[in-house]
Amino acid sequence: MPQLEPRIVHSANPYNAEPRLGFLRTWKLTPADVFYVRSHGDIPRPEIASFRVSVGGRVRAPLTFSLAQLRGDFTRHTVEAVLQCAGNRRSDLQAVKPVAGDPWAGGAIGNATWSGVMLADVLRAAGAECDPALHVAFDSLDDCHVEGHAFRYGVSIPMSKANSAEVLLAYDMNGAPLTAEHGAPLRAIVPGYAGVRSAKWLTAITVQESPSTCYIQSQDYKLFPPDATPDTANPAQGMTINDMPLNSVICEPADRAVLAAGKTTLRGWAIATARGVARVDVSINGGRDWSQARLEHDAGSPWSWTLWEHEVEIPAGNHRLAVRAWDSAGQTQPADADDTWNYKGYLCASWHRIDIGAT
Ligand SMILES: Nc1nc2c(c(=O)[nH]1)N[C@H]1C(S)=C(S)[C@@H](COP(=O)(O)O)O[C@H]1N2
Ligand SMILES: [Mo]
Repeated sequence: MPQLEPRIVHSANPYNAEPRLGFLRTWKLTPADVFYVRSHGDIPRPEIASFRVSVGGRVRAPLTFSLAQLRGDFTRHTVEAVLQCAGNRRSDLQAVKPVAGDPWAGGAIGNATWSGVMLADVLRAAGAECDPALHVAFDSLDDCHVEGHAFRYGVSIPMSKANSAEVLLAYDMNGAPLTAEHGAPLRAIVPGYAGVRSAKWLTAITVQESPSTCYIQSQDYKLFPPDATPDTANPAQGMTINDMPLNSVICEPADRAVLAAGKTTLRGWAIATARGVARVDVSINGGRDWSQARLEHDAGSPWSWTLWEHEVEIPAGNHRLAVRAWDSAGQTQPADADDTWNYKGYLCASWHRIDIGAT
């Protein structure tokens, strides 16, 4: 195993950090101590023995479970899935015009196996109503401070997603118990959705008529139109960020690298949730000409990422490299970050470009 290197830390408290892209690309399954961390408050460290998660709201029998009960009384399921922050690649939007939030490069994403119990099994055990118009809210243990607001972390997902087989209450990551920074002892894993819905340090699950009223759900993770500003944005009119867009990034070489002219292999990741990545195009002249990368994707793991690589001949000089993925409906990424700029800096999915030199 390569020696671990420190993450790039955007903020120490709350702790927000991502791996360098070339390092991230080393593994298909991102090790827990390489995997980005996004937190909005302190990292809680609850006692495992006294830890409980409650299930309530529109259920026949409100219940609480210890970790031992979740591990022992329910079928264990494992899903390999990407977790990605809605703010991943915000630095590319920042380059267009100032945005709010940490300037994530393309490393606020990781792929891991998550093991635990199906949320649907736990909801069934409590006799939850399952009208697809309902919502399942997650409450967490961490105290958060965001934009002058103080609150306990909370989010929700629609019942239709909550009852999908891929949605887990996970206690293990890559076969080992969750680490504190990734949500120990229990977190939600909502594959395909923005990382924000995968509540860490989970303590309560509530079946309810409306989405969570917590600041994170009701105000914060919203996609606003390009003309909205912090003063004019109406949270009720922002789109709730759930499904993540088609995206791809060049991990190697690094931006501004200087290489030896000649053959070099470009590597990166691509992701498409509902449809799957069908093709990845790479350009070494800023997007005038393209050729196709070799894709590595496990058909049995539909929620995981697609890793790609492509050997190219780089002449001496300066070059702008670009990548864009296509999904199975023939849709591709917008060319420019300007096309989807929004003041909160969410869902940057334009062609990823880097500048390199070769001598
Ligand atoms: N309780 C709690 N859950 C949380 C968060 C948080 O701050 N508190 N951050 C969310 C966000 S925005 C993301 S992107 C993912 C990050 O998960 P990770 O730190 O394990 O990579 O956790 C989500 N779950
Ligand atoms: Mo996030």
